[in-house]
Amino acid sequence: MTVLQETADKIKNMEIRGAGRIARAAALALKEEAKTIETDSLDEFNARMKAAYNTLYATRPTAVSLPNALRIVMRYKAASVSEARGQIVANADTFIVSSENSVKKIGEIGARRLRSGDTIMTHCNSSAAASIIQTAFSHGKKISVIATETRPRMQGYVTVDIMQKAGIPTTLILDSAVRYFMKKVDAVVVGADAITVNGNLINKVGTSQLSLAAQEARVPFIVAAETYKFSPRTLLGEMVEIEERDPAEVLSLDMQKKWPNLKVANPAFDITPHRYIDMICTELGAIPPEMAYWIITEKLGWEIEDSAENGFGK
Ligand code: RUB
Repeated sequence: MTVLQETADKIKNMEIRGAGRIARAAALALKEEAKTIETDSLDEFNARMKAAYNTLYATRPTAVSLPNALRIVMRYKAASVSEARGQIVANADTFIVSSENSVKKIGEIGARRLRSGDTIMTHCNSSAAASIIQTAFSHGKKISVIATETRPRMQGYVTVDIMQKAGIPTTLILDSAVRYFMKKVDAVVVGADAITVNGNLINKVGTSQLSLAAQEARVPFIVAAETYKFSPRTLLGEMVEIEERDPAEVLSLDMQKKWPNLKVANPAFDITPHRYIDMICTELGAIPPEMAYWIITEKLGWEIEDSAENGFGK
């Protein structure tokens, strides 16, 4: 199996998950594909790269980091196959390194907002959110964590594992216990799958409940998001698609058979309105959600959209 197909399958079945990891894996897959295509015809090369782009694009619909990463890597203009290949490889390498650096930078910036003694609630598993917590802890701040299980896929276990390995005191709670524990929390820190032009956050389903409980308890709600999580297409009026996953993740097939008329809904993400967000921690700095427009237009730029619209490699 090619790296491309293997990566696409792993993103689909969530062996590779989390918006940042998905983006880096997709960039790497495009790079490997570019390296393995054997042809002297630039048209054929472009067509096969476009097919690779489409395969990866179709894996999961919500994390905007995926199309953003794909477009960044596919931003090439070449007169020959070797030139095109070289540009794609360089683009992918640059993206992967800058993505990893962004996660570290977010950790440094976000950690300044946490004080020694703080209890941080987080949801699901986000590398960027974990980076903030781990950095604060490694700077000697006495941080403890409350992590939700995150039904149905239990990504909370990944978070708990990271925190346990780092020696950070952690409590695992039921998703439904978020409001119960919020009064003990000093800040909520979560990741992002997408941020819209008006500063709304799309993240793991349940995130918006954390935001409501945080608002009620006057607890700061902090989002950790690299700039490639911001959605240029929302500037064009499009909505971010919320992935609907297999009902079997929620209810076993046996139980589904028992209640044949029962509907099971399993949206993987939800939307947190910008007014519940105190700060978005990006690699460029800590910004209010209202600055999403600036990130999209000034930092991501229209050229990301242009390359998709005009055809790749031209
Ligand atoms: C993961 C999730 C994470 C974001 C950000 O959902 O909602 O909070 O993707 O993660 P899933 P990161 O498990 O369905 O992919 O900061 O690692 O990019």
